[in-house]
Amino acid sequence: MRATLLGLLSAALCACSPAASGDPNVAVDATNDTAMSALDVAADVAQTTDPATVEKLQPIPAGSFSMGDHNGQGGQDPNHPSDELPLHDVTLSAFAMGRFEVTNDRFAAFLNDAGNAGAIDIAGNLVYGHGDGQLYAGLGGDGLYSRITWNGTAFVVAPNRGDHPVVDIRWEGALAYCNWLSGKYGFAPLCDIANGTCDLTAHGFRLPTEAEWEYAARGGQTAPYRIFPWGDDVNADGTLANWQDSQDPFEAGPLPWTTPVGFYDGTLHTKGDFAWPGSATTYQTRDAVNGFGLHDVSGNVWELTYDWYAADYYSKSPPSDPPGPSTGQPMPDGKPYRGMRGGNWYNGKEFFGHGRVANRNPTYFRGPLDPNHPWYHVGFRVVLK
Ligand SMILES: [Ca+2]
Ligand SMILES: [Ca+2]
Repeated sequence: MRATLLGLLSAALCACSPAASGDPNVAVDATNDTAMSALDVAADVAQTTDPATVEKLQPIPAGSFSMGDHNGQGGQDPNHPSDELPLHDVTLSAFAMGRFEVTNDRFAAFLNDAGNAGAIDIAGNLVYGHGDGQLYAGLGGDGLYSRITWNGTAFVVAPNRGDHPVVDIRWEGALAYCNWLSGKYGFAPLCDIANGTCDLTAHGFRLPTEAEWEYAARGGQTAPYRIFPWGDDVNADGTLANWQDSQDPFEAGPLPWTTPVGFYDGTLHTKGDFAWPGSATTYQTRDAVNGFGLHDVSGNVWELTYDWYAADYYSKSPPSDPPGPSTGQPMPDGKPYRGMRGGNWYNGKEFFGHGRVANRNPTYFRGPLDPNHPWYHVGFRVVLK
């Protein structure tokens, strides 16, 4: 792999731009990559157009913030009383985060690599980890929602869906993807999938903790704290984010009604460029990229976090790099579940609550409780520490 090296120091410290400045013409020998720090690697790949290294990571600076619901918006859903209090100060080490949700193309690349390595098994329309039996992801087909299918030789993505976020994945599959990325960039895998743990201090790829997610999602807006990644605008015209009934031109045809990652960037899009199923020939978006340069933080797909979900964690969270609770509170089926963030294309409009930066949600409500809507609104983005 030959990668471009950006202005490492400036890029690693820059909290300001989706297009961090740097000299893309300065190259380094890939053999040196393993000696680079995680943030160096993040800067290295942040702007590359090499399709083999399209992680497009955004350095997020170390800092502190007050985590939780600053706007009195939590708890409006009577079935979901506020789990976003008390406000509590959190300090985070620097990390880097994917500017975009992981796409079908990227997840299919992982599946093909894993398949070639004998690391996964296919049973029906499901993909499992080889040897550990962990369910990683669902595949597509009649009546199914993934847009990745197995054609007997390879995992392939449906036409015009490559740049949409992957859905119908499970937490364990997201961890397997992160371990795959760590290997690609010369890091030891951080996550023990069978045990459900990741090393949160070592360098490599993993899911964000809830604290990392919220800190990154706020994009540096802390004076005052805002409701959404872009501010307090409630997205009434739908042009800031893909929410339920937001009237984007992808709300037609078979589910899921995801939008291509990075769609809400302020540009006028055309049907000719995206082949969307709606009849509109153009669609004008507003720029919803947050202050750190992250896209689709609100809406499109739920983003899995590393943390177990526990409603009372904010009263117990340690102040520095909180790792989440040691286990989750039992959901109505008696089992613990992981947390997810950011809302999605399918539901949550009635309280415009799911897409708030402070909103928390256990995956229980999107899987076992809702078997007719299995995981077709759940995806993830990666963190590199
Ligand atoms: Ca929508
Ligand atoms: Ca999202």
